[in-house]
Amino acid sequence: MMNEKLQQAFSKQINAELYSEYLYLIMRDVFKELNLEGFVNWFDVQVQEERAHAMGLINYVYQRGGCVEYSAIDLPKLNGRNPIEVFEQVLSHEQFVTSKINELFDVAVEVKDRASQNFLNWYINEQVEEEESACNVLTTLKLIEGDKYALLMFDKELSARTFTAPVIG
Ligand code: OFO
Repeated sequence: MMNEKLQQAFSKQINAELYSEYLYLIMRDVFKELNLEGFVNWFDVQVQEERAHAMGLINYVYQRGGCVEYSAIDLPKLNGRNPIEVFEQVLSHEQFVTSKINELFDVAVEVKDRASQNFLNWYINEQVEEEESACNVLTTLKLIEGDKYALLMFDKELSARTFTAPVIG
């Protein structure tokens, strides 16, 4: 049975993952309007990943005999809509999510739930990839800033990204 405090912390993280899904769906629209289908694909994959992250947490809570407390998902607001500005927000959002996963892990340590600590290691490692992936796109966007041809080439490159359902835990 899962400790009540830890259960609540898991529920908060589930909300954060669903918020991420919502955020990336909104960011996807920015690139849809620009007709940059490779970026749209990048966000399609990201949306699926966030749903998988949320489902992984939900399934785990139930596996441990707990239950999830759902709450309203805030409407994400974008500060800036050009590609660089959007990816700056992706990176800072992922850094924020990393800090939330770390906080959740700290609660698992506090209540001495070793199974949850073990489970959450997957999310800690995943956040390294999430930050790296956002950072890579941002770095390239800054490199090619102002070069429309290079942007189109990069867009083509991003269309190759595919979603593979992660094996969580
Ligand atoms: Fe769920 O990792 Fe991104 O937010």
